[in-house]
Amino acid sequence: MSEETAAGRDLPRSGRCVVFGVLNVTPDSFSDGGRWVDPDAAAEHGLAMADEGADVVDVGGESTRPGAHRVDPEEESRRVVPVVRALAAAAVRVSVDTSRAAVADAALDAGATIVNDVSGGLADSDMAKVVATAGVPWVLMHWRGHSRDMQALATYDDVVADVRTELVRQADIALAAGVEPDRIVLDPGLGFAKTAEHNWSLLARLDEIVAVGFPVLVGASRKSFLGKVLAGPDGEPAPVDARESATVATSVLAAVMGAWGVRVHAVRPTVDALKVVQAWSRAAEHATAAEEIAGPPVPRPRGTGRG
Ligand code: PMM
Repeated sequence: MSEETAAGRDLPRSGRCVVFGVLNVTPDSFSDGGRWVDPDAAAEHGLAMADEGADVVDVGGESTRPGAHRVDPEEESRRVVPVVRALAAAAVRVSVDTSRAAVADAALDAGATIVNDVSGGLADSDMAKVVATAGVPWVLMHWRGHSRDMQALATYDDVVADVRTELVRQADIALAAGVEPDRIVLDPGLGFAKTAEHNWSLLARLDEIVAVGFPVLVGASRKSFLGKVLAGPDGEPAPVDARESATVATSVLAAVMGAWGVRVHAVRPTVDALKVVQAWSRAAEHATAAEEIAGPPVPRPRGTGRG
């Protein structure tokens, strides 16, 4: 493998929290469903997200909205492969959002260099082999079952402890299959077999997932728990296209809590906000370093100051 290819298979690092831009080539995803079914329009949108600062464009061909029915694997590959190929040819870093080994394999052949698997390896026992052989990063999302009936599985003793335990189990399966530890990313799977309260607990205690030691990706963008927080006096959740500021706030707080990456539909606002987080934490590090060199501030006797 050339050095360039090997580097392309490392986890992206950007100096700030990494941004995955969502590109769903589906007729029915909850936010962008139907917008990018034409492969040329999809590729153009992917390029635009990369221009806006997306570190990765995440191409998916199957909706995972609660209640969604599955598409067959041939159709899923038919949707994603041309878009992955066009973006990879333009040197855009691409992940494929799939829980099927055959689709991942086809997308990797077409130039994807990350597998984003919402089932965290549980839906298709061949996935670990495909990922291990390709040597690419693998996002393992917390998952309990397919979208059609996942909300019935939203029962936990302590959602954060349970998700953490189940993610560690998923990571152990990946490691046992030969996936390198530095290729694993964990994702708490907001909205997947989770109520709004579960999502908030996972975000508020994200540090407990980060403490497992793998990079953590958070996908909160425009999800219904954000719509609920923004509900008007009539209790109606805010519509999908009115959840952008809430998404940006969530990305910022996730980054501050130690997330390695966030997955969002609107790239520019989140990238801008994460640059602020980066500048802020750099300044805080400089201040701490300066204090360490100079020692603690010496209190001045009263009356000797100028003010
Ligand atoms: N959410 C969706 C799809 N894929 N992948 C990861 N890793 N994490 C997520 O939270 C996640 C995902 C939900 O659907 P969308 O593509 O319409 O946002």
